Amino acid sequence: MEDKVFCILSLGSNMGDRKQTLEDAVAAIAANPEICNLKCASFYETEPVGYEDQPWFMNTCVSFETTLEPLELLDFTQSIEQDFHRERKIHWGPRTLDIDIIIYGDLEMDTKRLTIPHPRYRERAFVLAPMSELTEIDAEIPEDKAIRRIDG
Ligand code: A4P
Ligand code: MG
Repeated sequence: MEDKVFCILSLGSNMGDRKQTLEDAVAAIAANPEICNLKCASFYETEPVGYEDQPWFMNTCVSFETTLEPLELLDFTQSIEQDFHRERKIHWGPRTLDIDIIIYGDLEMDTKRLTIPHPRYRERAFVLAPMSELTEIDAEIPEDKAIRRIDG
């Protein structure tokens, strides 16, 4: 038996039907046979961080256990992004779907393709608020940007 590793992903969308995109992406992640015990946090409407002249995002996080290696997980999440025909014209700009790997067990790595934990998550309420529903977080949720939890 391979060891399973506990992971958190952050998902965000600010183009098209954001809620449907997030729901479909979560379903696609849950359908991977190497992923189990998936839990999804509430959805949040969030003010854009970084490049600010763009629509508000919808964000959530998922947690799960996986036998995928870190780069296999990145290949998988990037293939889901591609399925949503994500266009990335502006760095930190509008996108139909962005999936970031926030934590992968207690792994720390910093390579050209992958940095884990995600280097900016502790500064981002749009990651920390949904993440705090799934696991203990090691940072205060910043209040510099508006976020609004969506019920139901
Ligand atoms: N990469 C390195 N580490 C990781 C990781 N831990 N997870 C590499 C995922 N990818 C990682 O990312 C570029 C490259 O980062 C990938 O090819 C991968 O090899 P990208 O997602 O293709 O490009 P990006 O999203 O434009 O850049 P980046 O740096 O991921 O931006 P962020 O930090 O994800 O910020 N405001 C709100 N309210 N909500 C949001 O969701 N998102 C962003 C994007 C900005 N502002 C936002 C939101
Ligand atoms: Mg990203």
